[in-house]
Amino acid sequence: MVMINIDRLCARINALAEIGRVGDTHGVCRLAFSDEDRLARDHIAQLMHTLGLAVSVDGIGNIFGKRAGQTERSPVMTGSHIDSVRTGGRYDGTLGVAAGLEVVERLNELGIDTERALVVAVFANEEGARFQPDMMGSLVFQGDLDLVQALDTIGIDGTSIRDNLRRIGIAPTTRTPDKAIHAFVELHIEQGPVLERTGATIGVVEGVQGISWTEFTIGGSSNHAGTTPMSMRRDAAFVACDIAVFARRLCSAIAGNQLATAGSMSVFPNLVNVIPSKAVITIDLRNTNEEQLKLAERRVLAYAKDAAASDGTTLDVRTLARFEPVSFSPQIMSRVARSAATRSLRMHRMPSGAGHDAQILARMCPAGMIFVPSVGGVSHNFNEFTRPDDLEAGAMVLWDVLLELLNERDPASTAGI
Ligand code: HGY
Ligand code: MN
Ligand code: MN
Repeated sequence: MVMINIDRLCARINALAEIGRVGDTHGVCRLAFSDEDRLARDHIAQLMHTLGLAVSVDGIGNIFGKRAGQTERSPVMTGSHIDSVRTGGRYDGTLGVAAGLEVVERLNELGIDTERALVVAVFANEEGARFQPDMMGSLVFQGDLDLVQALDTIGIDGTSIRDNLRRIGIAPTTRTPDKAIHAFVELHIEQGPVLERTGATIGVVEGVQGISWTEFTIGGSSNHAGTTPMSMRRDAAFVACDIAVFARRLCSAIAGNQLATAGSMSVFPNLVNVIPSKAVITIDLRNTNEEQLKLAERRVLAYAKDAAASDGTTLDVRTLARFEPVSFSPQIMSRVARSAATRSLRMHRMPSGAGHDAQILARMCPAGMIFVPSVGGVSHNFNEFTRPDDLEAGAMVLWDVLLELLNERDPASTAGI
């Protein structure tokens, strides 16, 4: 059985982690369209050129490296993202890109020609931490998000994507990426505790749970913390915290493993002795069951309206992202399972708790994912870690699945989603 070069794969991941590395931690901060993101893109594009790939960049900054096939049949795509959250780990997204390039390098080293071309994709702004929604680059590539609308997006720092792309010098190439994709397979760390708890090495990913991001802006009135009677207060921060506590407690009342996170909150004027006049809070709700997710959204919105009204504050609500649960291609899942079985790797079928570009590609072609364990289930955290032998196992399963797809003539055998 062909083996990938795990030392080279780890070296690639570690080299990328030096770009945007945070102090002496193991983590990175490469927010989408930041200077660090630009440096990481240049690093990957240079590696693509070194590997002989034909590189194209589209209008939102997605990067595609194409290894030609023997025929003009639609290409197989793999890849992921290299942008990170502010407290990012070194494997989230970058594993999928580095492993895709490792497959290319092994094909080159072994002199293997394939029926179909292989495209390694680096999707822009997968995280959505600075510019919402998340999975923005793959949404623009797939077509469900208009490019102009995406470029006009204003981030949490008040700048637009268009201005940031201009500032870091990212522009589309004349060479355009293929739009007809035979299949998409993404290798990614699990980012949760399930594989570690089950003792499995390979996650056969069934799909991605539903995601709902909402921003609540509460308007109150600032006043003196010491002289204002409680009955006279219009306290924006109190209402924001009330919404967060309600969302958290709602999870035990909603079926289907409901999750709720109040991830970001800003308060104005944010001073110890001033009743806040403004608060902005985001609520991230997730559930594998769409009906339960809708119920949770309705309950949180109704509570937020009541809480704001009872404190005499105003409430503005903005949807930042909304994705229904997605199921992956059963055929790709069975290929992942077959490869794991052939390599005597323990596997576990599971949904993804995190959003991924594969869930967007699933709207345009048969798509699937391979997970490998995250130590301690930790991710979106500088201490994110996956063991080299698990990285190697995931990359080998990716190799097996991609090679089958690359030499597949009949498109029907991967469809069936
Ligand atoms: O939020 C997510 O699930 C992904 O990391 N963008
Ligand atoms: Mn990711
Ligand atoms: Mn992430």
